[in-house]
Amino acid sequence: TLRNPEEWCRSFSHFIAQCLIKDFETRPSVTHLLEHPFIKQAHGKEMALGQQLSTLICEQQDLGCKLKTKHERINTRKTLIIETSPDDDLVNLEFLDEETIIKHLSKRYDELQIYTYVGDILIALNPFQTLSIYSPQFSKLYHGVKRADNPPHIFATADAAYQGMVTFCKDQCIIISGESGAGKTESAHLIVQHLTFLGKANNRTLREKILQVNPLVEAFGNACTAINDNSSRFGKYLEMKFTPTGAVMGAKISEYLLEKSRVIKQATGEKNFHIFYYIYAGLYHQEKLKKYRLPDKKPPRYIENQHGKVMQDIVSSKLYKEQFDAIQDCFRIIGFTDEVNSVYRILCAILNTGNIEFTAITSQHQTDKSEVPNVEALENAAALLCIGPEELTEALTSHCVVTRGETIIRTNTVDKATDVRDAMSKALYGRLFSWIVNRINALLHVAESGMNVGILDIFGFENFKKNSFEQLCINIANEQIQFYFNQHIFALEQMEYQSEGVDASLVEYEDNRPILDMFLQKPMGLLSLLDEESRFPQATDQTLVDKFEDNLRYKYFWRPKRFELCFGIQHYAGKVLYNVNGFLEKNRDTLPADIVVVLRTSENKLLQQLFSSPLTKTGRCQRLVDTMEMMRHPEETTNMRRQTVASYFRYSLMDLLSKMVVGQPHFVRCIKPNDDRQALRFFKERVMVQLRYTGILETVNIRRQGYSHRILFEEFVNRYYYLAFRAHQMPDSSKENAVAILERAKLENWVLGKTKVFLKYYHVEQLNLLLRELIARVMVMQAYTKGWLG
Ligand code: AOV
Ligand code: MG
Repeated sequence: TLRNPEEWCRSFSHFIAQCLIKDFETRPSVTHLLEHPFIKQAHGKEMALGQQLSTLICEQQDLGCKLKTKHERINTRKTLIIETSPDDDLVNLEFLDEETIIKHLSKRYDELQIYTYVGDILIALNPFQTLSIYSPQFSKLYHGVKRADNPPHIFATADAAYQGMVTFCKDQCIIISGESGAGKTESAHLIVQHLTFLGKANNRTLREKILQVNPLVEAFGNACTAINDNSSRFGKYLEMKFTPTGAVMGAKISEYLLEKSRVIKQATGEKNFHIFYYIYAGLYHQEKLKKYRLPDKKPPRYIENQHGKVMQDIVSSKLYKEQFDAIQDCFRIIGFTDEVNSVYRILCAILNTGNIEFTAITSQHQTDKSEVPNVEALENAAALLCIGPEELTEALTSHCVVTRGETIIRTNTVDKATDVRDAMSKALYGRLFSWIVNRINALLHVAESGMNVGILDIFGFENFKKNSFEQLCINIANEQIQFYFNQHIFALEQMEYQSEGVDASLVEYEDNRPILDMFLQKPMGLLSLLDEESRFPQATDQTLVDKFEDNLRYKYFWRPKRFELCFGIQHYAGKVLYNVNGFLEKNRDTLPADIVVVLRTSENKLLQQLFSSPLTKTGRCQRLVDTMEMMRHPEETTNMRRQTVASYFRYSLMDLLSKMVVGQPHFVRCIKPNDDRQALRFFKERVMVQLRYTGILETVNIRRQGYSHRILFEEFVNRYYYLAFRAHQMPDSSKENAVAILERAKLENWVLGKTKVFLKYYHVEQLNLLLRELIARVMVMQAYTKGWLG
């Protein structure tokens, strides 16, 4: 499938070099591949290729010598020992109990071995310090080699996904899980870094663009929480797109459920989305606060924290200023144009909107009327949004009601006006965020064909002192990911043993399906009950929590007596107490039509776009939503227009799953070794809890006993027949031929089912490596016959 000599040279130079470094005694026996058209084509370019090859080989040898030296350390402390050890993979441990596993992980962590395998699953302990194990040298070291040749590494997981995609032309999906602050987002970055390295983009620009995507969306979607200074407040599924030969050609992000409420309010000790601080500090230093109509004495209310004196904190922060410069670069490199100015204007408008205040007008006739006493912030917001200040004032302080064809204007109380103001800020930010994501996708657009590696990085499991609707959604999403993991590792595997008549001992695991059902079931699941209650205008937080108590008769749900407006959930990852205060409002997430109307009058093109259609609900997800809904509840479809956050969330989850199930999954389990974010501190108890709820012990068991790869005889023979047959032989896809291949490859411990070969996790790697080596040898042979290697 390789298209040209350059591509060939890139793809195989590594293996060639490897073969040369190792033994080159055994001459390849399969020569038919030499007739491949591109090799013939390569003939004309042999000089250039020969040079490239020698350079690459030198590099490889150099690297090999450098990195393979035993006990080599790069910096005394912050290094990875480039030496493999039997406990790299927990499956190899002789004794398998929690104590032993913890002991091993703890010892490894002390030696800065933060990664450990459980078969094909990677455990990543957060090092809470910068390690020098992610340089391009390491990318090279982990390129296309056997997993056991190097110590465990996140690059090895990325490499496995990449090789899987290239070898089998199958989409892959890397699922990163772990609680808040465990290191998911960092891991996702490293995977993208390694994948861009592997998929050597033909032009540097594309590579740079792709590397800017994460920093840009994270500036808008991450924030400082009580647990993590750079906490993801949205779910992200990044698909890296590749050509059939494995060259990267683009990327696409899907975002899920941004925590919009953060724009208007943050819990004690927490902050707003990063971008607000970046822009405020950045504009301050560029002396542009005036231009963007931001107050320069005191920072806007939305980014002012509870302790006051934040002005100095923000503007004197070198970090914020630098980040603002970095974000400007991101926008530029990815290819945004003047639109960026509109983005800034909208951000500044949001900050001004937060400063609009209302007071009540009390006269004889009017008790429920409000006005804006100080119009400065309002005028600023209106000017930045290119709308009329009068119209904005009207939309905030009054609303239209249509009854029997007549339009009546009603005034808003102070509370109501405040809510409308905040709803406007949230809507502006939420839609701006979706727009940025869509715009990035358009700029990195590639035709749908090709293959991809998807990387899932969502917000991790959260348990704060006070937990609200946002935490509930975040934790349900995590339940869903855990369920997906269980399905893949345990359930599907065991079901297949039975149907294929393979005798394998079953491994017990904690199935979280009942909890998920409790949340997602219709019509009596928690989210449905919440939606139902949200439809009643008279409903209160009290009626809501009562409704939950009356209907949710599960052992995972309880209502603590002492806290009136609370309920508790026993999640897979622990008990969480939720406070229903504000649940209904957050779920309704209403944006008054009056606001939409006034925003649509804007002369700003970007703003017009944001409010011309509900951006967050377009595309594939909405289609999925509509169809799913139609199939399940035909009578409900008319109500779809007024979608609640809960129902949107449910569909997002489905959309996400539908993306994930098409790919071959790879799992990364991030673990947080301590809650103080301290390097080299390993709290046994804390790690133990995480190992338990992620089912690591059971995973070790099933990886040891089970057969994680089940391949149809036909597919198996198709994939690997080169290993035992000659190309022109075209063997039947029979059981016997499958066995012939397995025997020829000298594999042990495999099992045959009725229709499938059952393989251990390490078999597939062995087979793939054999196949690649075979091809590489043929290539070397070719290089020799052509005289490229002197
Ligand atoms: P999260 O994504 O899992 O939390 P992050 O990836 O943001 O967690 O990691 C939290 C912090 O841990 C980072 O800001 C780094 O300081 C540190 N860290 C994690 N992994 C590494 C690594 N490999 N090397 C060095 N430092 C690391 V949340 O988004 O809150 O669920 O919603
Ligand atoms: Mg994160």
